[in-house]
Amino acid sequence: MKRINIGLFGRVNSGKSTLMNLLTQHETSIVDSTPGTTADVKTIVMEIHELGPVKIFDTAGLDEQGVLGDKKKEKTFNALKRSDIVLLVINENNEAYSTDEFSTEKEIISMAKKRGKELFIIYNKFSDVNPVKNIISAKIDPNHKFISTELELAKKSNYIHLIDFIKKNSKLQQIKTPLLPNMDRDKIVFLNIPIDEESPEGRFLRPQMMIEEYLVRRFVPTFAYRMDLGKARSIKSEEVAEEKKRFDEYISHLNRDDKVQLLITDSQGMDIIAKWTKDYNFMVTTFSIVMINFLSRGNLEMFVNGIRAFEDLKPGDKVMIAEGCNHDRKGEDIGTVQIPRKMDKLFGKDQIQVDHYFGRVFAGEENLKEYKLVIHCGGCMLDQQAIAARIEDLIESGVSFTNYGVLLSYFEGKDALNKVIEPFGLKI
Ligand SMILES: Nc1nc2c(ncn2[C@@H]2O[C@H](COP(=O)(O)OP(=O)(O)OP(=O)(O)O)[C@@H](O)[C@H]2O)c(=O)[nH]1
Ligand code: SF4
Ligand SMILES: [Mg+2]
Repeated sequence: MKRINIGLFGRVNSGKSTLMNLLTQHETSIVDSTPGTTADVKTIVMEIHELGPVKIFDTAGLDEQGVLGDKKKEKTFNALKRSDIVLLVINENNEAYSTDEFSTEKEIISMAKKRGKELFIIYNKFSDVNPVKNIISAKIDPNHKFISTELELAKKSNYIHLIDFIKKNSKLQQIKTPLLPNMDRDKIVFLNIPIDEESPEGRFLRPQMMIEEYLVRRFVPTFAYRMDLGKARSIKSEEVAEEKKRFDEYISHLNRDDKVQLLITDSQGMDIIAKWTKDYNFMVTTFSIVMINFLSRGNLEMFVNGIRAFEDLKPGDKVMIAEGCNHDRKGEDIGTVQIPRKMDKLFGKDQIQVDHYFGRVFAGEENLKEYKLVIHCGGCMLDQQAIAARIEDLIESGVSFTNYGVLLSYFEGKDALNKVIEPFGLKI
């Protein structure tokens, strides 16, 4: 089951941390009447039996005066971008509401709407002093019917009402992107795993593990193969012939009666795979493409469209290469060596300025605008919400983006690119 990110937002003292503790059924966050008790985003990953795996963000009040600098605000908004469900907490007992303009609430609602989040209002009602729910929602937006509930958040017995409310109103459980398109359980998926210098001993990389597990779980047989890329790319023709013969022998043996349905390769092997699989009729794609399609919830097409921006690059343009992790970089690393080298070859040495962003760091919206194109890895160490937040930032900044597998296939020609996107029903 997919993990859902739930973000808790609102002004100071509205009861966000009390809601965090109700959801987690535990004193997870400090609750206090001092405004500004929660100073930073607090993240909890847990399993809520009725909802499945969730990540919850308790955030600082967005109206906090003075102390809440731009950085804190940015952190709260970053949490919002990574949330699937935005719970806006309004403390109904706040007497200031009778004269209030609700700018904090409006800011949260507008950002949540712009980013297509599921937005629910939780009126935290714990006395009959000033029950102003209807007045509040009319003041925020008289034309909008908000999905809301009224609950006393400090009351532990309200847990079940809260979970029922989220379950009843959220549509997220129904959205599922399969890792791979429908695969036939009577046919083989050939996995080409060259294992480069950077790969740690003792395990496969995450995309390789995930895909292998996904297929085997569904009774689809796999065949894991290590291509010797050194030999396949050797300047000695006898080494190339030897490696090609080994590959052809396995493939033709497995592919009797057209038994191979798909070959998935490391993107960096596409230069060889594109040439060596030309005469076979099975489909081909790359681990990086499978991952980015899955993590972007089936939006591979956007990354394919980014190729046009690559074609339009001109000397002096800036490109960002972004990876979702900080792995050890040795030898023929794709992001730092292979792609920049290819760009030097295509556009002239250092004609295109390349910046790198690794791990969870991603340029802020302001800096993003400097780039003509972002080239993203498969993103296996990020989750769907983090990729969605990046895509939304990029779209908002008007920056095109593509992916390692898409670009490395494009380097082998239009046919090679069409071949790797065909399993996802795409064509350029
Ligand atoms: N009796 C009662 N008090 C509540 C309830 N919800 C919140 N409070 C009180 O309201 C105050 C603020 O609650 P918090 O949960 O810390 O609010 P917050 O939104 O996290 O506040 P900041 O972290 O400062 O932004 C605390 O004194 C809580 O005890 C409730 O349902 N019943
Ligand atoms: S996050 Fe990106 S660079 Fe890191 S292992 Fe996954 S696909 Fe490769
Ligand atoms: Mg708090």
